[in-house]
Amino acid sequence: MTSEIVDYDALIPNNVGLADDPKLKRALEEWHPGYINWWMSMGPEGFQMADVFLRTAISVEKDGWAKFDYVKMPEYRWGILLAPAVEDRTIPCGEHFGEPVWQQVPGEYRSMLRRLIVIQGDTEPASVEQQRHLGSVAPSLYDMRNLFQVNVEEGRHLWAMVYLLQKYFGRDGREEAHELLLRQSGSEERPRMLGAFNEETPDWLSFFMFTYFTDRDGKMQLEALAQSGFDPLSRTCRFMLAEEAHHMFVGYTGVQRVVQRTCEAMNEAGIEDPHDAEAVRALGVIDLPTIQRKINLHFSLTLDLFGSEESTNAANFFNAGIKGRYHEDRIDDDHRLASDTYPVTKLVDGLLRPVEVAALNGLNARLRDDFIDDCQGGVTRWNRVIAGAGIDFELRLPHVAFNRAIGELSDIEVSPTGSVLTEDEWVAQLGDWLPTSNDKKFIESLMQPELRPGRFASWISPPTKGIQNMPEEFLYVKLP
Ligand code: BYC
Repeated sequence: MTSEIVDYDALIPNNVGLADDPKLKRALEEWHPGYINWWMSMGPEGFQMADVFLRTAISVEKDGWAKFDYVKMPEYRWGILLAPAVEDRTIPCGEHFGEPVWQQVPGEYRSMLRRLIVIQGDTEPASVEQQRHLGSVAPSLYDMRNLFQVNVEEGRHLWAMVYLLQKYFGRDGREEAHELLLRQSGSEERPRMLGAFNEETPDWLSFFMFTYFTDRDGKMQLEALAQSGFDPLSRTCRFMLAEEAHHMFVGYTGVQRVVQRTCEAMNEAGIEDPHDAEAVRALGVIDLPTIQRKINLHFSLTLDLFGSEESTNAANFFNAGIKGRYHEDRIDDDHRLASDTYPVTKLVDGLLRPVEVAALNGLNARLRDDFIDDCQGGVTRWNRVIAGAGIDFELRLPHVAFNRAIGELSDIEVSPTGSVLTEDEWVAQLGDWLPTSNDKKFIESLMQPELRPGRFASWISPPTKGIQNMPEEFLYVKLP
């Protein structure tokens, strides 16, 4: 039985009635030491014994689910939390539209569902692995705390998927849960499943870009899985979304603070040309064109996470009612899409054009387009900071076909503005569009830890507000 009350005294805090399910409890307790082992060896490096001002979920109610206190990360109460059940919920899409949601896995969709849950689960520890070296070069204790908050919550999201695997998928679920701790981001032999989760997150600007763009893919995918007719998955994802919002906040405000500091420093020094990288960098801040190149990289890597634009997998997930569209339950149509079409950008006669495809097959493209709309908001607000400082520069999301490695557009080279290029043209201009080794070296040179309370590295502004309204000099992380 799930409830709104979280059993917080158990080894594994939960609102899924673990105490009454000895088999599941045993399976999760057996998985627990392996998880802690993974966290100690692959989690935040060098800070496991620090006291971190973290929020922990202690309820699933809309308000007041979080408790803030100092916690050592290995002692964080990772728990299994499902959002409250929606009474009389029905399957929101596909062949079973309108039927009551499933509380058990329907046999015919078992392997599809397991695959989706495993892929979702795989991304969570992957991101912790990607970010494990960042603590030692944090630009402030405030930022360090935010990094660790994101990390422990990704850990909890792994728990959420492992709960589903162990409760509903028997022996193969247990095997998959075990495998989730064995794959490793960037490993040659056992890489993480999706491309972007094997890339490095070498510096804090990458971290902010990752949490702005890639965590937003997380949001879109979780929104689509929250529409699942398999109700335990839906409820799990709905609660994960509440935590995900903070991760995107960290990304959005992080990039904004970098942009703001650059603009302030340029104005203080009287530098008007944003393209004069040498002069701007001499101020100890990141020039705007470099920030643009980072946007280009992280945005394009993240677009690949939506899979191929035309996908029979996506059509099957939707038809089965196990993965819906973004805000499926708010869309006004028949939710079956049997005869609808959707425009997908393709190369036709040498030009990129929208081509109508069967809407069911175009669902990855549709979710990706919703993602792009969602991304634009932050970019617009970053540009307000630049315009407000009187600097003539505009950040932009690159074209959807730029730098793609998966899907319809992966075989062509396209500029950030959408011009189709020859291989030679692409190679000649790559350095203007994607971070260069020189950019990386420069950013790396800025990655010096700033561990004094209330102080911030040269290249980033302080936040406008502390976590829980704490004052600027608050000790967010107490180093041992
Ligand atoms: N890299 O029909 P296709 C998050 C595979 S992020 C490598 O094109 P489909 C988070 C695909 O698996 C959200 N392989 O795509 C963020 C398939 O293989 P099989 C994570 C890829 O299946 C930050 C084949 O190519 N959640 O939560 O329609 C921090 C053809 O597939 C990639 C999900 O993604 C790739 N990029 O859609 C922490 C939701 N793309 O089956 C966390 C669950 C495709 O032929 N996953 N392939 O062996 C899904 O819904 C789908 O699996 C995908 C792919 C959208 C990822």
